[in-house]
Amino acid sequence: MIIQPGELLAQIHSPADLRELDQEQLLQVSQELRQFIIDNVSIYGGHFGASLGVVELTVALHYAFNTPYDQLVWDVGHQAYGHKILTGRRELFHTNRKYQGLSGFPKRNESPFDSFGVGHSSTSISAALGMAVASQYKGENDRQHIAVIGDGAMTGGMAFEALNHAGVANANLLVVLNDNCMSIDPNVGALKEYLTDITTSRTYNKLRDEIWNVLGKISKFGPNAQYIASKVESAIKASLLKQSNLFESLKFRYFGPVDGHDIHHLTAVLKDLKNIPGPKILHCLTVKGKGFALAEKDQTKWHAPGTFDKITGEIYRVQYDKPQPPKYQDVFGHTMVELAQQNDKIMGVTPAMPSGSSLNIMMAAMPSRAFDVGIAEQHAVTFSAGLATQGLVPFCNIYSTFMQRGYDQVIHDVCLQNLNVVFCLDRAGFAGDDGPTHHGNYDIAYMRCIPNMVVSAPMNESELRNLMYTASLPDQGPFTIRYPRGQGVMPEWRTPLKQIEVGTGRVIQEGEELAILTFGHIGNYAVEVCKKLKKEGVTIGHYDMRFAKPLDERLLHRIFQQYDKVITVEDGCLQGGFGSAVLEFMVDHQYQVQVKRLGIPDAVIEHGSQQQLHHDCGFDSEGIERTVRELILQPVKV
Ligand SMILES: Cc1ncc(C[n+]2csc(CCOP(=O)(O)OP(=O)(O)O)c2C)c(N)n1
Repeated sequence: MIIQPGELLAQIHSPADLRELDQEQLLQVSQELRQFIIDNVSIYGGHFGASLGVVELTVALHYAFNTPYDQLVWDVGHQAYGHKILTGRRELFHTNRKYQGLSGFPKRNESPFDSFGVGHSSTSISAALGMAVASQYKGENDRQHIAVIGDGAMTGGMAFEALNHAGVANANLLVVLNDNCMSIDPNVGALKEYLTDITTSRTYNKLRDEIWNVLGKISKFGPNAQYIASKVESAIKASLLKQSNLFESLKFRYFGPVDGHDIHHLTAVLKDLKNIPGPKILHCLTVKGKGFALAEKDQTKWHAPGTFDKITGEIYRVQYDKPQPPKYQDVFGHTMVELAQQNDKIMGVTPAMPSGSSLNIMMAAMPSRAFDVGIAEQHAVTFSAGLATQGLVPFCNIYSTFMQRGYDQVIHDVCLQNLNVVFCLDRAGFAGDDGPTHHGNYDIAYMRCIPNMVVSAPMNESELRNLMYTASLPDQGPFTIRYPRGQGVMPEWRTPLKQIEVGTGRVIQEGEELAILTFGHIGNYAVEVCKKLKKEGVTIGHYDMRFAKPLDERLLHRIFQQYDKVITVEDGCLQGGFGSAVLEFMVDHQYQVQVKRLGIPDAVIEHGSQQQLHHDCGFDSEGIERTVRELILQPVKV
């Protein structure tokens, strides 16, 4: 079903069309754009509240600036639906996040208006500053560079690093701080409180517009007057805000806060800011979910609600007639509470993903022992390391893809000191519709090469619980447990907690023709294949290896002596992953067996359902079965 745009939106095929309109028409454009987003997301799914919150900002930015010559960088990019719709992708928008359709995030090869590929947070200021310095170097002094960053993304270390650099780079950079007090969950930390203080300073807010007007006039008297005016302005801001303004201390000129839903004022302010050189920040106040009452009320639920009835607000859920297996993340969340009740050393840490990781279950049950530290993966890792030095056992839950941010900390702060930090890597393997920026493809390879690190993956809920229990026992050292997005396989998942001997696999079934070695949840595909082939009288061995490091060498010796053909299966990159570990074992012990590795190839895998992508990469049940048949038919090469 193709959604029809409103009258004005229908005429906008690019921001150049938008800029032809009168400023008075922008209100209607905003209303139509908001409606178009609601209509589409309700039917096709995707991120919701964030894009609704920046509708006016999106229209104003494209109206005031000469995009794409002026470069607009969206931080994270989950709020850029309005941007996509205004920049020539309206007619394709129903394919957003669908297999082979538009990406859910800005992407350089999708449009010249997407100046920078995003997905992970807090990159926008660095990227826009790089562009601004490049323009300065090339003498393109009329070019504007704008980073739009949320208050959540502003808690990330990179954002501070970039502000620190930009303040002295003297390049033409505008940072638009989209402050809605929300990350996915409510935003946390001292910066959030600082922003609230500015926003609620009544005296400052009363005088703010007057300062702006006076400045506008003084600026006409030349650069020296402008310099003096800016000093006066800073002094007024500092005294009224009772402390020096954080951004001004970093040599940014701070403007705002402004109402991010007042399209006319916003457009006027942005046009004025074009004439102010150097680094500047515009503090915009917006409401996440603006214009859709339920999304304004429960902003976490409506961050990415799935499909829904736009009239009643009912979020559609598939109904099942029998109990379903839980999501792995919920098994993690409930098991954390269970473990922590038995062991007072256990703590929980998440960088800004309490509901995504289900650590919110522990945060509610034991608020003094579970922490949301903001979008700060590096800090989350080293903070956990600090807890571990004091004999506590932190479970640091980070999505596999975001763990990439904290890699040096894993090596330098945790592994070199052999600290007992448990890394629970959620969304390992394909993330699905979020696409390549969010796929957790690399963790097996990047964790496996670090000394002291254990790398494990459960094939079902019970195994996840047992691995978590094992990792919580004394002196385990750094311990990674990776598991995918979505459901496991055991509706009855509350099994008794049992210790697993580190570095031991499980025999799922013994066989004759060939052995399949799997790592993690995708082992369930192999179970299906084995069942099917058994009916044809073909018995193959299946081993759930559980650990990519240390490998179960005893089991591997037996397998390499017993079978001529081995298939390894993993939902991680083939380069350096689990299959590579098995090959290293084979070479090191001089076995000569035919090995076929199935996993993620050395390529950027676009978005699509997990099932679809497993299929494309040839390691769903169909792909495994095909490989088994090919290998069985092939004569053994020695
Ligand atoms: C490095 C990294 N960690 C975590 C996330 C997950 N994430 C996506 S959006 C988001 C919240 C962003 O909040 P904010 O920047 O305030 O934008 P809003 O959604 O409020 O508009 C988070 C934590 C991410 N994209 N990147």
